[in-house]
Amino acid sequence: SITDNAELLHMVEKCGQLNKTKIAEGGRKLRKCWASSWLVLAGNSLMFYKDPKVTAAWTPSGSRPESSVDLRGARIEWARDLSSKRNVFHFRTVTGNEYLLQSDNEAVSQDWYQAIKGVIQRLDQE
Ligand code: I3P
Repeated sequence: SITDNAELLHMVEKCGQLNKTKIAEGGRKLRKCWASSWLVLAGNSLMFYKDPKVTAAWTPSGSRPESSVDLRGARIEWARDLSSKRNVFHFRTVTGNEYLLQSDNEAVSQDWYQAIKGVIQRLDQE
């Protein structure tokens, strides 16, 4: 039914392309491997897709992202010392998964930083 389907949908706050590397998994350091990723910020989650497939205002949870992280309790900060690249920010989940996210376009990086930080702050206040 429409209602059932609606429950499988997340409102998309922002989507777009960023360079991404995961640098830790559950607190264990990983080797950097930068790659382009399609990000979808929706609800309490940040989802990473390989390709920019999901561009609609709504994304069905059936279109499985490569990975998805819960933003509740996450931390975000600019990371000038963690990469030779510019406009890099560091993102850490409560479970100890850490990512660096980057765009050569400063405004793009700034917009993503603010959007993710906004969701984290909203969740902190709940
Ligand atoms: C890494 C690769 C990364 C680089 C990283 C290198 O080498 O060049 O792009 O990170 O630097 O170690 P490899 O491909 O051999 O793993 P940045 O681009 O973010 O600087 P790092 O070890 O100083 O973090």
